[in-house]
Amino acid sequence: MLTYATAGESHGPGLFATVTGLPYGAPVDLEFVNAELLRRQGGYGRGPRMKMEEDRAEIVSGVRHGKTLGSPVTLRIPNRVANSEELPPITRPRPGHADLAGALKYGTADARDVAERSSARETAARVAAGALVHGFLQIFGIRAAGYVVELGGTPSGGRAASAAEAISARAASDFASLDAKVDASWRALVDQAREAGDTLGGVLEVCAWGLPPGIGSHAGWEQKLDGALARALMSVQTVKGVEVGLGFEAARRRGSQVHDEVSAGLVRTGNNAGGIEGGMTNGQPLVARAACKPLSTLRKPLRTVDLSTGKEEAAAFERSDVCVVPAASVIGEAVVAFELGRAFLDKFGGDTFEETRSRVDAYLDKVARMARPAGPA
Ligand code: EPS
Repeated sequence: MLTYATAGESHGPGLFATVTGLPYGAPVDLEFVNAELLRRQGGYGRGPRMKMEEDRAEIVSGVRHGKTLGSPVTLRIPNRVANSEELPPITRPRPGHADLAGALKYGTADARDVAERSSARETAARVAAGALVHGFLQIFGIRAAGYVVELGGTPSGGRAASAAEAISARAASDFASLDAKVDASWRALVDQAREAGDTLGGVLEVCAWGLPPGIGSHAGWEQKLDGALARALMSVQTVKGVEVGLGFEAARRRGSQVHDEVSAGLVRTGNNAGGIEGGMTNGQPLVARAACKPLSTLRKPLRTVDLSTGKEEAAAFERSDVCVVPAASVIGEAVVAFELGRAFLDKFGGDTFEETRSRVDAYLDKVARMARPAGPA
């Protein structure tokens, strides 16, 4: 099974990801991984730390001559700011952050021990792992794109009919939206929040094209692809809600206004299901959204209690970002790609890349035969 683990602290020596379960002989696209890491550092509203770091992944295991060895692949992203031993304690937990719950859990008045790991800096390792697997999926014509669809309560327009369209549209926006016309109003919102010492959230969407039907499974709850995607997205720092396809809107409509009819050739009339039916891909683009709360580190801090004195105080602030939703769209894309890769390899398997490829080809032939409109009897 394809799995990964991350390790590393925000101000420790670096972030690490170990990916297990890629077949032998798969080409590795490290340039793509590093391009995604660079995108994660950007977007309007990012804070000072991103100017100090230059996130680049190095491969330290599992690859030779640019191809996987079938053994675990480890990626290392060194931290430039690696001063965790010198940092003062955090005794004034930030409401909304992991600080207080973690300090209570560990029985410490120093939430730094918690914040070092709960920090969204960990997502650099998730982007590296996700992009590694995304590179693998792209060889099979599967491409996901993450972008921002709402910021500070203001939605953007813009749709994309293909991954290429989405990727070129978002590249033209400082917020990774599909419609750069929204940038000016979003910039004003971020600037107002910054001046007020506040932060802003928003909604990201990930769409994946080129997925064959039947990835994931209806047969067991833990194999359902929508369940895996929800877990992966919800586990990203800042995410408080996840939807697939119409999502919560489906609950407000009648069945006839929700379900995508099937016509000859197995063509669908719409994609309200967001590409997933019964926990499996149905051959339509996969569409998932995640709601990101505003960051909990505020320059104008909220009220809290100092765990070392028991007195009410202002919450801790060192530096922070005003808005990370564009970065979160990169992270969303990466974690979705990883789950798609896992479900893809669960279905097709193979010890070697060539075995995987021949199984995929045979399956696609079968699906194409079934989709052919019935001829005369
Ligand atoms: C982040 C690094 C962090 C923050 C941010 C994300 O750097 P530092 O804590 O040194 O300023 O910029 O972390 C948070 C939003 C958080 O709540 O911890 C990164 O690499 O993305």
